[in-house]
Parts: sequence; C-alpha cells; structure tokens
Amino acid sequence: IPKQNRQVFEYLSRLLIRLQKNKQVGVLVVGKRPSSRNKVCELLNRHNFETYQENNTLSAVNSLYNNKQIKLVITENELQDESGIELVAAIRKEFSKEELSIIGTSNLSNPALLAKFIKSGANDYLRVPYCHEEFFCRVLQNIEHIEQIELIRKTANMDYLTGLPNRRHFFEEVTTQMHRGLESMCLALLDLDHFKKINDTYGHDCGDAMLKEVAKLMKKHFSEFSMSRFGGEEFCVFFPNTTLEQAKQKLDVFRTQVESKKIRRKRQSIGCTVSIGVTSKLAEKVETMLSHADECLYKAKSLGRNQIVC
Ligand code: GH3
Ligand code: MG
Ligand code: MG
Ligand code: MG
Repeated sequence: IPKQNRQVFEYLSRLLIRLQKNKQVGVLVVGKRPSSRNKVCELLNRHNFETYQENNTLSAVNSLYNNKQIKLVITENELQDESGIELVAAIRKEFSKEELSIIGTSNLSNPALLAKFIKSGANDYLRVPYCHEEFFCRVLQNIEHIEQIELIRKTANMDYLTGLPNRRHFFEEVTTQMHRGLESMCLALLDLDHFKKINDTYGHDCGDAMLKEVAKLMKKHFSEFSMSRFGGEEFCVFFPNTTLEQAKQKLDVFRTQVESKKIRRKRQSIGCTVSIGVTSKLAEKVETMLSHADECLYKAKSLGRNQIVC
C-alpha cells in the first residue's frame, strides 16, 4: 500500500475505533432553550455520543449522579434557574476537573463570560455559533483527557500481574468503609504455602501462572468484598457486616478450591494450598486488624498449613 494511503487507512481506523468508543461516552448538554440544546446534541450524535439534556442546576447535578458514563458537560450561561457559571461551581463541589470535564459556551456578544467559566471551574470554552471542526476537536480533547486520567488511576490501583486491586487501593477502600462505622467486620490474610518451592522446582513463570489462577479464584469468590493482592504470594479480603462464622465459611470454600486447582507444566499437574488468618476483632485502623490476622496466619502455618485460624 502506498505510504499516503496507509496513513489515510490508519487515520480512518483510529476514527472508527473512536466512534465505537463514543457510544459508551455520555455528554450532558445544559441550557434553557430546547432549540439550542438540540443543536448541540445533534452535533454530538453525529459522532455517536450518548447525549443527555437538562435545563436547570439541580437536575443537571442529579443527572451526573445517575449516569456515571457522563464524562463531559456542555453548558451555556442561560439556564432555567441559576446561571451556567453557578452550575459549574455547583458541579465542582461534587466532581473534580479530573473526573468530569466541563465546557462553557457563550455567543460573541458576551466574550467576557468565557473567562468566567474557566475561573469557576470549567475545563474549556466554546464560542457560539460553533465552528464544527473546532467543536469536535475540543469535545474529543476534553473527553480523552478524562479517559487518560481514568486509565492512570485504574493502573495505579491495580496489581499488574493478577489484575487484582493492589495494597494501596485496598487500604483506601477499607479505611473509607471503616470510617462509616460498621457493626461487624472481618479481615482475612491469605498466604500460599511453600510457594518458593514452586518457583524453585518449576520456574518463576510457573509461579506467576499459579498466582494468576489464585487471583481468578479470588475474583470469583470475593468480588463483592474489598480484596487485594497484598504483595508477593499474599492476598487479603475485607468482609464488612459479616460475622466470623460467615467469613470462615466463605474462606473455607475458597481454600478447598485452591487446593483442587491444578496447572499443567511439562506433563505435570501442579497445585498449591493456602493458609488463612482471619480476625473479627474490631479496631480503629486497618493496620491493627491486619496484625491480628497476621498472628492467626502465623498459627495456621505452624499448625501445618492449608487451614484457617481465627
Ligand atoms: P510459607 O508456606 O511459609 O509461606 O512458604 P513460602 O515459600 O510461600 O514463603 P516465602 O515467604 O519463603 O516465599 C514466598 C515466595 O513467593 C518467594 C518469592 O520468590 C515468591 N514470590 C513473591 N512474589 C512473586 C511473584 O510475583 N511471582 C513469583 N513467581 N513468585 C513470587
Ligand atoms: Mg508470604
Ligand atoms: Mg513466608
Ligand atoms: Mg507463602
């Protein structure tokens, strides 16, 4: 293919992928007059965006809470109740510039408004009447900015090997839950048994594969709870509003599933077991609960492994 054609081809492929993605992206259009809102939505629909419309501050903010796929708000200054500037300020009390983008719009007769939008927390502005090319450039740029941050945040919270939430994310999540004041809670620390031996005998790749399998089981059994790959071959699970008996029951199902899980390497079937320490002792801090669970885990190891101690 000639180079120029290839470039066109690559450009069109990127565009197609973007158009496909846009179906999942919500844009909220706010303004007093239906005619001007419809005009903006019409432009957005050409690029496949999912559009929403509101004419006042309260319902606009509600709409953001109800539709998590909204990544961008486009607002004019004239609304049914307050002004667009006030709407931007109200949105910023709930949603940061990094999680939701806002574009303020104004016609040529009031250019001073554009700076006011930015000062009150908008990410960008557009002049009416729209130059279509500029409109799409700015809309896309603002959405891609939000998506980039989403991706960075997701990566920062995830363990690379297993895809499980990492330790930092776990601490954040559990601390938030504990601050809400739970009546009961349990915390379990799980550690694979003699894992070093798997690495030493079959290689690090095999160890990695085993960690991924265990992580899959974690996702299957504990996705409704906060969990993480705590480090190395250690995992943990936080059970809010759960009694020790209930937690133990769930953990024991998991323990037997790990025991029966086998991976194949060089015609051999390789398995491993897991020791678990679990505590229901209430504490102010996650760290305190963790050290209780760790003591139990230590006992589980010394009692012969592949068991739960509480
Ligand atoms: P114990 O039953 O007492 O827990 O024995 P163990 O061998 O599991 O414990 P130890 O702490 O001695 O060894 C943990 C091993 O886990 C050592 C380390 O190489 C391995 N490990 C930690 N992270 C990874 C990883 O990401 N991939 C692989 N393949 N191995 C890992
Ligand atoms: Mg360990
Ligand atoms: Mg160890
Ligand atoms: Mg271990």
